[in-house]
Amino acid sequence: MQIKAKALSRFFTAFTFAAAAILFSATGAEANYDDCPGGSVCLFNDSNGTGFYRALPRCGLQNLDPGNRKAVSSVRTHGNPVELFDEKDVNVGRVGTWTKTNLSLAENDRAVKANVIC
Ligand SMILES: [Ca+2]
Repeated sequence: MQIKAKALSRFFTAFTFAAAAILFSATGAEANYDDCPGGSVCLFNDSNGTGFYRALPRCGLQNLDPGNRKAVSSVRTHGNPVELFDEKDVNVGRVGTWTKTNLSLAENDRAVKANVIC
């Protein structure tokens, strides 16, 4: 019985650490503009460079990460500007070089593709 209680205690200790790790990583995942790697274009789902984000992996026209589709609300660019396109390939926004910006209401939550101009 003593051994069983000890094992149970270990299990709950491990569980507590795992839960804490999940909470910590959820907090740690809260992005900001400075998380965008140098030279990249980063698309954030919330305003002011927050929320889920992805750095676009290359130059040229590309589909957005599924987590960014129709959700992008702010953008950080370094040396390359980016154009955003909706599902009908209509250009819904452009962000110039060296910029941190919220998208306008007309641009917000619409992009499914992006063209990084290199
Ligand atoms: Ca959004």
